[in-house]
Amino acid sequence: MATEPLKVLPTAVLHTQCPFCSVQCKMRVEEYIGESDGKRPTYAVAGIPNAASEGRLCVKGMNAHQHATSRERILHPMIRKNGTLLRVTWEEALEAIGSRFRSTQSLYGNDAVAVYGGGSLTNESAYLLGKFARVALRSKYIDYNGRFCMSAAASAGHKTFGIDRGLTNQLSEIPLAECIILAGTNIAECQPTLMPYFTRAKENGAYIIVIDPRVTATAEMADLHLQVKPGADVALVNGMLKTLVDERFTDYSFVRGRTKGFDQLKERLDRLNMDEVALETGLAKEEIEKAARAYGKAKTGMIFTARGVEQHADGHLAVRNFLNMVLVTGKIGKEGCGYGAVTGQGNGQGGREHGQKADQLPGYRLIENEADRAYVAGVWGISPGELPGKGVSAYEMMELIDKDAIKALFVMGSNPIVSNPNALLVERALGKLDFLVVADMFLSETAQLADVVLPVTSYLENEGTLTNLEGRVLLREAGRPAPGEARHDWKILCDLAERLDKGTYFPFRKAEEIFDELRVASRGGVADYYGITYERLRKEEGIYWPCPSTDHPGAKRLFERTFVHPDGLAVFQPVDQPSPAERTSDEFPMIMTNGRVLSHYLTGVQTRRSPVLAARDVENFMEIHPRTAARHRIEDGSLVSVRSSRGEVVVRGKITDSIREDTVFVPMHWGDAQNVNRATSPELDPVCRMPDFKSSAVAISPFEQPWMEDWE
Ligand SMILES: Nc1nc2c(c(=O)[nH]1)N[C@H]1C(S)=C(S)[C@@H](COP(=O)(O)OP(=O)(O)OC[C@H]3O[C@@H](n4cnc5c(=O)[nH]c(N)nc54)[C@H](O)[C@@H]3O)O[C@H]1N2
Ligand SMILES: Nc1nc2c(c(=O)[nH]1)N[C@H]1C(S)=C(S)[C@@H](COP(=O)(O)OP(=O)(O)OC[C@H]3O[C@@H](n4cnc5c(=O)[nH]c(N)nc54)[C@H](O)[C@@H]3O)O[C@H]1N2
Ligand code: SF4
Ligand SMILES: [Mo]
Repeated sequence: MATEPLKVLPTAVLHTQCPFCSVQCKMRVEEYIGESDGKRPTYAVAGIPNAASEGRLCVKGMNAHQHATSRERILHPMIRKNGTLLRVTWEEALEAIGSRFRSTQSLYGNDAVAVYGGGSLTNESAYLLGKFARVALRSKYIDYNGRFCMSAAASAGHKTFGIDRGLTNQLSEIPLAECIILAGTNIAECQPTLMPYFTRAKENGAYIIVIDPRVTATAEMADLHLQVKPGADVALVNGMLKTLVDERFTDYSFVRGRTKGFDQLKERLDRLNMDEVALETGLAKEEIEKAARAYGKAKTGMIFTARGVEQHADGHLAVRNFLNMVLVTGKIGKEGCGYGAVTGQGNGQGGREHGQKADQLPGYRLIENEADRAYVAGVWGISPGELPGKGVSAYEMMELIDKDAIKALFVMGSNPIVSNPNALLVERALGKLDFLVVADMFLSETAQLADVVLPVTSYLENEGTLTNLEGRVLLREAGRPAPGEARHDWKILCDLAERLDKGTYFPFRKAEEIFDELRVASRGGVADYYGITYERLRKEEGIYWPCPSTDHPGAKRLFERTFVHPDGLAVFQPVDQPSPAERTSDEFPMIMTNGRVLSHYLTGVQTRRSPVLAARDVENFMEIHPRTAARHRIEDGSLVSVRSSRGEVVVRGKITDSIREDTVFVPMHWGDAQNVNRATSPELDPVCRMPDFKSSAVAISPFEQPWMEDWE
């Protein structure tokens, strides 16, 4: 007779959200602690059904507990003494930071201490970090890694619509779109649990167009793949717009009633030469026209953009041009019609709304606007005159550090030495700082340079709200006790504020109290969270902002009747080509673009510490077309040197015909000699200050190990 398997009950069951991408899949993590002493716990992970991820998890979410429970977690504060990071008490660490920040500010002024945040922080911590910079430090220098992520789409959304929320519609509307354009977004690897929305659309007969220089897993589901040259999206969209307008796909009643500036756009398009567009984009004229017609004739349609379109020196205008397409055809504010900037980090959306950005105050208020200053100063209990002005963008802070204008830096939730463009300058700059503090779970490449390292809690331990790519605010309950002496980010900020004699402005004892202040600070702003409470978040399945009152259901679909500009109209923006992308030359003849792979996350600090994920891709590589590889004598699996005018990266060659012949692709998940950003261009978009990550001119060659030369 078969015996019943023994039932082992978990010792802890945690309800949380994945620490990685913007879908914010809900999950249950069961912890089983072994009986015998010293035995490591084991874990079982399962998705929790909810409206965004519908219970799915991808391989990263399934294995996130591996890094969060790894032995490499930092468990106590550390201070550098005689060149080595040594364990100290919290008391000693906080005292050291407080006194160094004060002495630096009294010698060089308040702005000599800068703050650098991240989009993994909860809304509560991101909000408090902005308040900490402005109220506790009174420094104008604060910015965050979302500058490299969301800034182009955010500024474009503001200028065109008057508001920036990732998706204008709920995810559940995707299957209702008859035509979907996925531009520079690799959903299959970057938001994998969203793929079923697109396959459902296809089953309903949708026509899917993918715009990407590579045949990605996302492009494989496309009906039409436009394998555009990196940096040429503006030109490509101009070509599609001309076809739409010339072939009478314009929705004139929408254009007349709901928008302004169409005539200027039309005038620009009348002058456009389609042969030049073909040359600039590396595509056939017919392909571009085919894409435009498919979108034009569909009754419903959606356009999504992500970093492939946005991370360019003309990223702002590239997104605006896609928004021009949405407006020309009137495909917005209706069921199955809309636009989505596919946000990236877990709190990529919320992180950009509550004041980590150089020019921003909570609720998307502006630090240079008198009324906004007065309102937020009132909530914070200071006078508006005490609020500093606008600072500079993330990479520009690095330049100021390099020029000795900033002397001390506080980093919370980022690994800037790997994720900034022109990484060698950043490494040099951080080395010049008088004082660097890093709050992280791990000794990241940046933390390794720090004078003080502070241990923080992870997604299993840290409660708070995060806003997913739809603009849906979700409560992450977490609940596992903090390992070692790790503290929540927001708690560290409160403790530090106290050391700076500003404790009365930071009296918080739990995340919910911070959220309640955030609600008030955002009230009446563009990103109004006032109506959202923890209680509601527990009962309802997340709430969309804007949500101005506690009886408001949250805005599920935007722009049904009006846009957010004071006159209610959306704004067309004519865009000129060619793009300001770095041009190739005899010395640097190839275009290098970059991005992500399924199993790793950003600079890899977390995923490289998860054995299952790390094993899938152990080192960095360069995708190269077989003919290009042959021309450059590069063999599959051999080491390759990728050089630009900024620096060199050494990676493994990976020969594939899924990439354009004039382009190579190097992912961003590794540091040091494998850090792609040693070679990327720091040219910034003039409007949003997004770096030109995705099109750098490089030279490639087989790597010759220096020691071989020495032996000769
Ligand atoms: N697995 C994984 N998932 C992630 C992340 C991760 O690190 N790993 N990071 C998260 C974050 S923070 C973000 S921001 C998102 C990013 O999500 P995505 O933006 O989708 O990711 P990327 O791979 O950077 O770029 C997308 C695609 O743009 C293409 N591309 C490159 N240059 C161009 C161009 O000039 N034009 C066009 N049209 N396409 C181009 C690339 O080939 C790539 O396939 O992903 C999130 N999800
Ligand atoms: N070449 C190139 N460069 C890029 C990009 C690209 O496509 N190409 N993409 C850019 C984009 S879109 C982004 S978003 C940036 C991201 O770049 P980074 O900001 O460097 O991102 P991460 O690697 O996630 O680094 C986050 C760090 O914070 C820690 N951390 C995680 N969660 C928490 C938390 O809750 N609190 C605290 N205190 N720490 C935490 C992690 O351990 C890690 O060390 O990179 C940008 N850089
Ligand atoms: S990485 Fe993104 S898609 Fe994968 S489980 Fe996490 S939140 Fe979901
Ligand atoms: Mo990002």
